[in-house]
Amino acid sequence: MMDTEVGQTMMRTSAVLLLSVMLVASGPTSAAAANSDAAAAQRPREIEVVASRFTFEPAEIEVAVGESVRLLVHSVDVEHGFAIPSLGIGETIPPDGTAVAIDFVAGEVGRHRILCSSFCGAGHGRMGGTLSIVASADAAPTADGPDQVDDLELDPLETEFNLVTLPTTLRMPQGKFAFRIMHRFSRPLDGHEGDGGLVRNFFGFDSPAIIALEFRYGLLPGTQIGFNRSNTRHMQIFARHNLLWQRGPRGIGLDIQASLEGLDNFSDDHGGSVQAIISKRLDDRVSLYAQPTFVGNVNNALFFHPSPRDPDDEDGPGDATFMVGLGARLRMRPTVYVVGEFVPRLGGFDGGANHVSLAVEKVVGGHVFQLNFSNSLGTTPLHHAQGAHKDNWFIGFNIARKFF
Ligand SMILES: [Cu+2]
Repeated sequence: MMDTEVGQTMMRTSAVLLLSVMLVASGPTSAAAANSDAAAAQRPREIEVVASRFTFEPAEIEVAVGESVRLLVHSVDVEHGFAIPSLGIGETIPPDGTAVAIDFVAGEVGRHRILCSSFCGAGHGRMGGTLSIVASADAAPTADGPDQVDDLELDPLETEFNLVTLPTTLRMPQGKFAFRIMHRFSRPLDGHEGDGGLVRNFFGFDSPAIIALEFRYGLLPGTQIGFNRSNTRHMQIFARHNLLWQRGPRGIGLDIQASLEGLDNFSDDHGGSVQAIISKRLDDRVSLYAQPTFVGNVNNALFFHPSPRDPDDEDGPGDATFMVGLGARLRMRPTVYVVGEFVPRLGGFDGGANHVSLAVEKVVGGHVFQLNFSNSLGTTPLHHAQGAHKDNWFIGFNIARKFF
């Protein structure tokens, strides 16, 4: 009976996903592509851009799909650079006022970041602008436009690819990569009997740790793949694809992620999971997440988690779990966040307690440092499905670094 419920929920989830894919796929791209050849043959539209310390004027440039464009950029003071990295454009603008012509034909609908690429003084870092490519010359970017994204732009509400352990809908720019270290001290905060108490053991920092290293890579626009491996030799490989972009006009993000996990360098006790990751931003401070997740082959003996399987008990708890990861990231100060997550299991195998984590994190450039408290040492869907400790808390930290 439990399995039927899980099956029905999965089918509903699949239907929602399929609908979303269809919505995303039916953007105005084909109409735009049809007239792009004709537009490209016209003589280029010239747009004058003035560079000065520390602005471009205009800072917002809008062109149409397929339009032939000539930007004429000149400086009125010192040497600047004019770069649109996502379009492969980068020119030096000399200080003598000579205009530099930059020719291109506008590609697909999207927004691209303009940067000054030549150091010009104290405000150099904030000297920038945006090039918007819209469906036609007189149309503003439409709410139904396809999900074209400048993945390199920093998003203050979705800073990381994960909350504490749960995934987010942050996109990985194509061809870029990121690392993460997940470090968990294995001594519970209220200690084992007779080991001298919390302070003497410095909140668990003296204890052995479980350390997982994670690598992820942007394979295609919106698609990232990765793996992590811990010093217990537990391995996870995963692929995630972005269907709806949280920074887009709807403010809702949707990803799907599939992952496979195995013990002993992937040679033993495999389990797998499929999840939808739904994100919703509320104003400019809060991002919320809900993640219906189906995990298969849960009830096997993995390290550090309850392993309730009795090999002789054929009628024991099932091998699959349906759970919903719930999470939030709150921006408390410009670079300080509070993160929480809770993963109730709603069907199938549910031994142990449900996973809970709370964390504080600080973002510094491409680094995120996070201090977290959890009722489990688990970091993957399979771990969460297997259950957490009923009354122990563990301290840990995550360090993440983006290489872009
Ligand atoms: Cu400059």
